[in-house]
Amino acid sequence: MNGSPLVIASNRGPVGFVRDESGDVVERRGVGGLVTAVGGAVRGREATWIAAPMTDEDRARIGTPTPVALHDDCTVNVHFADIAPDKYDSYYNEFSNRILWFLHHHLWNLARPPEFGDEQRAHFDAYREVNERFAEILAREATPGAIALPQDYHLSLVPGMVRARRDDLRMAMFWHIPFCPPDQIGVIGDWGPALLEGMLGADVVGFHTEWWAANFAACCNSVLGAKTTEDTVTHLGRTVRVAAYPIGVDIEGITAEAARPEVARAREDIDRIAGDRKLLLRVDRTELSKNILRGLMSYGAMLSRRPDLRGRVTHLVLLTPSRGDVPEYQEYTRACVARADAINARFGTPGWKPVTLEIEDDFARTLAAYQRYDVLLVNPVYDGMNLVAREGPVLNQRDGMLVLSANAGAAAELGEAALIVNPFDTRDTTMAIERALEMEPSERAKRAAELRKLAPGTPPREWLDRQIEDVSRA
Ligand code: GDG
Repeated sequence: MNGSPLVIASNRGPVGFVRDESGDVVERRGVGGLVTAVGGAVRGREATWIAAPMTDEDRARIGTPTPVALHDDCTVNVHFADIAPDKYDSYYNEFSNRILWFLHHHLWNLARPPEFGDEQRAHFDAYREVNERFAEILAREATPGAIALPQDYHLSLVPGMVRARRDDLRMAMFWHIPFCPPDQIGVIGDWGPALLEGMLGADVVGFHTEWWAANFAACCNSVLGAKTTEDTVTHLGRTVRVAAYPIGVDIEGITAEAARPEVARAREDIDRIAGDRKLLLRVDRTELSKNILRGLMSYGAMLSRRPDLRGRVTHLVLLTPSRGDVPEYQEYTRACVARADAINARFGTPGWKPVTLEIEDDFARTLAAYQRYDVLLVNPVYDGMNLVAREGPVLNQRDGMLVLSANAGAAAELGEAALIVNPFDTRDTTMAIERALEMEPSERAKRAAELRKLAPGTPPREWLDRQIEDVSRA
């Protein structure tokens, strides 16, 4: 094992436990980018991972740490925090996802939502309580010399709470999503200073891009009156390093996954769906910030203005179910399905289905589709990094093009090779998809080679090492 022991805390753990059809308890890979990122980063290290329980089988393990072999050289001890389901709903669905996620991805139409009344104050109380649970376990489990790694917006208060209990611990918080600018943070009133001060309990606060790091520092300055430099924030006598640590792809992990027989089987099916047509692919959670609806609108607009492309392209939309308990997500997912149906009804023919939209958790299918696409559409409204934009080019076998939102963190590194779009401009997106589908082979090959070079980025292991080095210096 290398280096100091790590204690990671994140809402979702690296795996969850479920019973399969035969009644056996099995591990299931956690959904979402955080698990991909941090799971890949712990190779070769000793780690404890504190997470919220999601299933009955997870809950059955509360109080009994479970060893999970994440890689050949890494077994993590997973601790599920004791969080009652109703508290979890309030902390996760209501405060984290309906308030913080919306704030940082600019998802509110401020003329109506949000409304902050007694109900939302109770959600903040639940958020604080759950953060307290994580902080208690972290402070208890971290051996002297360990490095604490609280992750993401669900746990903003944890660094401050751990600092109050264990001033000896070195701590790097990583924030996986965008951070809003100062003119937005005021929307959440007094919660703003509480959350910022909580994060400043860490020694290092990391983001995927300079853009989000600068927004955070500017919020600390305008809300807390903190002093800032290019890479520090000083508040109440403590100086915290605030910097960009862009993550890349766990090449070893994803290549091994892609070599599994399930992927080869899924590939046959994807080949059947695509046939000899061009494949336009999107891979996302059922997530408002991913801008799935405008993506479908742009594709529909392309079929409308370019009858000659009808029947020559297929759009595969692979969505992993996410946040199904949140009303805005239910409504948005319904709208996406309805839009796909409308495109099929308007343009479909007996031999051609313009859009295939699937909502399921099937990682093998995602990997198979990465290999086969001709154009990958990644057009989020805002996105911390977006790993799909990196994983696609790593596995693609057809000189596929990437249409990428200017507001995805990934654009900072892939911008030269991808076709960059304004995610709010459906006309711009339509034209970029068209251009990507019809690009001359020579330009396509050149850009694809550039994408293959840039997409891997900093390996997760190195991404974490950089934070650990900086936290050790702090
Ligand atoms: C957050 C931030 C940031 C795909 N299909 C399935 C599946 N996937 C994997 C992908 C990819 C991950 O899910 C999605 O990662 P993203 O980065 O694109 O997006 P978020 O989930 O929003 O991630 C994001 C990231 O954290 C890391 O810091 O990049 O900005 O929003 O790895 O391959 N996973 C499973 N089943 C599937 O069917 N389990």
